[in-house]
Amino acid sequence: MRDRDDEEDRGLLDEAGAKTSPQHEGDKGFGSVRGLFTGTAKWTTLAILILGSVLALPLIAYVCRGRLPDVVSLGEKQLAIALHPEQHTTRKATTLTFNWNITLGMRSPDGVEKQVYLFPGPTIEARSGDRIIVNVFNGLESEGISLHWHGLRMRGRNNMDGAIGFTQCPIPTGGDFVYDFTIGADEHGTFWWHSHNQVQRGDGLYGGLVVHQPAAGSSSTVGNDALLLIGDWFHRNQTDVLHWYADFGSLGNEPVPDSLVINGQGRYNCSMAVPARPVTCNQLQASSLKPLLAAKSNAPTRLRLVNTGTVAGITFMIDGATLHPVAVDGACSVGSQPGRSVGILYPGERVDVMIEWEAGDVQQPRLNIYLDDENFGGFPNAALNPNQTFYALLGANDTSINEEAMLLQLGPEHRDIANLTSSSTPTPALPAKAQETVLLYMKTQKLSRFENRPLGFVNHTTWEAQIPPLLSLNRTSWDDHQFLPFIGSTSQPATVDIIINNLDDGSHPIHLHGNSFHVLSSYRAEGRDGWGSYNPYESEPLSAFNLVNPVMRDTVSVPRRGYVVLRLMADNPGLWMLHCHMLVHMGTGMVAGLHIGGPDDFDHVQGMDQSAATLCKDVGSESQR
Ligand SMILES: *[C@@H]1O[C@H](CO)[C@@H](O)[C@H](O)[C@H]1NC(C)=O
Ligand SMILES: *[C@@H]1O[C@H](CO)[C@@H](O)[C@H](O)[C@H]1NC(C)=O
Ligand SMILES: *[C@@H]1O[C@H](CO)[C@@H](O)[C@H](O)[C@H]1NC(C)=O
Ligand SMILES: *[C@@H]1O[C@H](CO)[C@@H](O)[C@H](O)[C@H]1NC(C)=O
Ligand SMILES: *[C@@H]1O[C@H](CO)[C@@H](O)[C@H](O)[C@H]1NC(C)=O
Ligand SMILES: *[C@@H]1O[C@H](CO)[C@@H](O)[C@H](O)[C@H]1NC(C)=O
Ligand SMILES: *[C@@H]1O[C@H](CO)[C@@H](O)[C@H](O)[C@H]1NC(C)=O
Ligand SMILES: *[C@@H]1O[C@H](CO)[C@@H](O)[C@H](O)[C@H]1NC(C)=O
Ligand SMILES: [Cu+2]
Repeated sequence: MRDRDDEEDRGLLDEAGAKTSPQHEGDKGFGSVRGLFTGTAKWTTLAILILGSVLALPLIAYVCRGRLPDVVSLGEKQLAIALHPEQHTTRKATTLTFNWNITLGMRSPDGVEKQVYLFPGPTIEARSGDRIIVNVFNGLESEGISLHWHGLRMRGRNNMDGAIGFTQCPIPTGGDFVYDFTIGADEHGTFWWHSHNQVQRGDGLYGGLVVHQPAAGSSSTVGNDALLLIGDWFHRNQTDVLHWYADFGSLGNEPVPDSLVINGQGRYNCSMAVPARPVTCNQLQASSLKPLLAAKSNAPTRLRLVNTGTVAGITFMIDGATLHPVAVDGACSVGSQPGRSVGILYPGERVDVMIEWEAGDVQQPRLNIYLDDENFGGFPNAALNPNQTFYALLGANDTSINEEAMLLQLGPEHRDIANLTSSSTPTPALPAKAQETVLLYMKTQKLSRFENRPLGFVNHTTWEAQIPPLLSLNRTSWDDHQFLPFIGSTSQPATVDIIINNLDDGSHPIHLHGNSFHVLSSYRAEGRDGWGSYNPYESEPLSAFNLVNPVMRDTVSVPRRGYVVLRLMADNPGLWMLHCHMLVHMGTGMVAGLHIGGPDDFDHVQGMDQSAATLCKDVGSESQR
């Protein structure tokens, strides 16, 4: 069946042929506890430092002086990361400086021991217009690193995007790099940062990044604001997971996770571990797990949900409360009603929901998380409980929490993220036709010339990182693994429709760096016969375009055997990665990009950035420090 499909796909892929420095602020004494906020902010200081200690808990030491003692106490009592909009919405834009020492340590997030990058990393909280400086020291023994600021536009700072192969070489062991960029005056919302080197993100090298919108006028009613970084979790490290997938023996089936973690906490039943894969497991009791929130509050409560996982989509519900989706990705406000459940949130995507507690008779509300099983069919993992339940509030003592979550009802009370629309109409109105079109086909293929190993393709290209990175080379020097359609501009930035066809049986969550796009259309073909592809040069789309109130996102799930049509204003010059956010697909080449150029820059000469290349001379050399 799969082989026949591959034949069909090759037909589709072939049908038309290819047309185809930062300034240091402050001293660089890492390893000492220093002020987090510098500049004009008066209410310093909460200092955060990633400690390299493999002994100390918590994973990240919060050291407080002066204000904000509640961070520590609340963090000990509840799972959700409490945010502090009141400290950001009314102040002036400033410079926030962070010093991070990235290290590995042995931890048991869900009871099973694993070497992880100390995670989740510190949360960056800022406001629009802030300048962010992160001094990153690579304290790892044998791996390079890079950090990417997922969802931020990085205008004028393409070289700070962290995309290995595109914008920089890895920061070598013992080396450091200063990420320095300014958040746009109109940018706000829920973002996150994560490693963009190899597969480190899946072993915990990530954290939250929330940009608060400055309050208009003097009054601001913010209520409670909290962050949940939720993702699937593997007991093997991601390097092993990728090796397993990239072997012909996987038959192209995606790896199935062992559990899930929420802000670094998970649940796993040790007795489910299989002999073939022994684990060091300490059975956690539900009563020792932190509840979602320390207390029920009557103030409006915003929960910002980020899928930090590697393969699985996620659906959420809280029994005893309604969830009201209010925004997706970088603050696209959505028009929706409160519902009982919200999903499916795919890896890399974010949704903000308001929680409203019900007066009803639920004594001990639960947070229920459902991992989507779309990709779990190949080699099932009997040890995985895909439907997990946690206490939603402190003080619960319901022992039945050892069971799995109640069944999910996908009825009229379910809020389908793919069906959300924006609460506003774009201005100026979106034209019916874009000036340019980029047509793409994405597909995992097992070709005999690659020993039947699954590889990810965008059109005919399977990606491998080029060294030195593309940003330091002109276009004519890029190798055969690079596929970055060029979008030029004249005096006005071009409007572009990006049509992404998915020729696989599972969805691909696609993330575009440095840009947001309107999702004009999304189509999914059911069943196994027939493709829902859209080629604008040959046919009409299978579903109408929404030009009236489409959501604006930076990550979108392209449905199985279907497509999405994305409308982009190409006003942010740079080399921007466009890739599947499933780690094994990205790791096997499902990566393209957009080269958004200034006029007459087809050779990419004007934009060349040598700072990206300077890191490369350190690649392979052990300690230049
Ligand atoms: C991708 O492949 C399709 C089909 O071969 C082709 O029509 C399209 O132009 C290609 N896209 C680009 C950007 O080259
Ligand atoms: C980073 O942490 C490691 C491991 O604890 C330590 O050896 C190293 O000195 C630290 N580096 C800095 C610059 O703090
Ligand atoms: C992953 O785990 C394997 C053992 O299963 C180990 O050999 C390897 O060094 C680990 N890799 C990383 C990057 O942690
Ligand atoms: C457990 O919770 C119930 C209902 O909230 C309460 O009546 C009971 O006293 C609690 N028991 C303990 C041991 O805390
Ligand atoms: C683990 O699973 C076993 C078998 O299903 C069950 O009997 C046991 O109660 C579970 N333990 C926990 C802590 O959930
Ligand atoms: C998990 O929940 C979903 C939705 O309620 C259900 O269809 C599925 O059967 C459950 N899976 C397991 C293993 O219980
Ligand atoms: C999303 O919207 C489409 C079209 O309106 C509808 O067919 C589909 O059932 C909706 N999905 C859900 C889960 O409500
Ligand atoms: C691009 O790079 C190649 C190889 O380094 C060089 O031969 C060529 O002259 C460069 N082109 C431009 C326009 O700089
Ligand atoms: Cu994918």
